[in-house]
Amino acid sequence: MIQWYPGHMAKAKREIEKNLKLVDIVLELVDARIPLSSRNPDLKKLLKNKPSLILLTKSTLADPQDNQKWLNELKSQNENVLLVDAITNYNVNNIEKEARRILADKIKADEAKGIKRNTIRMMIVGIPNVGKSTLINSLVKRKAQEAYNMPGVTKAVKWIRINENLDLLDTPGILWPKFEDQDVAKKLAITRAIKDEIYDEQELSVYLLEFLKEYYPELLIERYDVSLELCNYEILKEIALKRGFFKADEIDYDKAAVAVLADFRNMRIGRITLDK
Ligand SMILES: Nc1nc2c(ncn2[C@@H]2O[C@H](COP(=O)(O)OP(=O)(O)OP(=O)(O)O)[C@@H](O)[C@H]2O)c(=O)[nH]1
Ligand SMILES: [Mg+2]
Repeated sequence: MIQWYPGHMAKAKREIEKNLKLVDIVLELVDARIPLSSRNPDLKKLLKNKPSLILLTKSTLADPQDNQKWLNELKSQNENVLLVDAITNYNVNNIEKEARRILADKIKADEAKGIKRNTIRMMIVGIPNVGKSTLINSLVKRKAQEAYNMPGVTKAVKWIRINENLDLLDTPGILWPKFEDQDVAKKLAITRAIKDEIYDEQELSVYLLEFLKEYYPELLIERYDVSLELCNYEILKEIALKRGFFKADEIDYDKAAVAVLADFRNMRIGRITLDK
């Protein structure tokens, strides 16, 4: 069973709740490769009626067809949503514009009461490693926050001034106390929202390989040249044999597992969406 809900996440959740009244809108970062599994089920209750904008991020890593499907699906649920990518800067310049459009009525109402409202304040929330700090750096066009490929980099909330009319609060990534659906937990681990020590890499890589066999067989063959007749650990074994991964004359399943997970995370297999 994969479970990961350390104390700092419970604390971060309280910080988010406490700071909510200071912001106009919440940006919910969702990993475009797992638009279902990366949405924190606790968030809806936490955010109450606060205006929100979903950003499907890392979209250049996800399957382009699924990007469109998820965009339409979320829109049909009356969510405000944008596809973005903080590395290629795709749509990053439209975030402020979209936030102001969502808040237009509120800003107008405030101005009618004589409250000047040029500045808006946004809070960025999401699971660990989804790219919150990277997006802020991309918005502010400098390295304001530490950001690297490991869950749990940001440890405390922090305000960053994006421009004279826009303030943004970075928050630590949060998960939820129990993964009822272990497929969700596995997808979170594959995309690296869960720290490495928590899961079994062999098991996780086999899960990924089986998924690829079902949804992306051509990419699986292209990358690893394995037979689709093989099942589960047989696929991992074949990859280890083809790559010559041995440890003391035995097949090194661990090394093959780590290689497969790294291939996925570095997009060496292709553009893949895990939530269908
Ligand atoms: N390709 C791609 N990679 C991204 C994108 N956004 C973030 N990353 C990468 O994802 C990793 C995590 O990014 P962070 O910005 O540290 O994530 P975070 O959400 O702040 O993580 P925590 O602070 O741990 O909660 C880094 O290696 C980034 O380079 C994106 O839009 N596209
Ligand atoms: Mg961060």
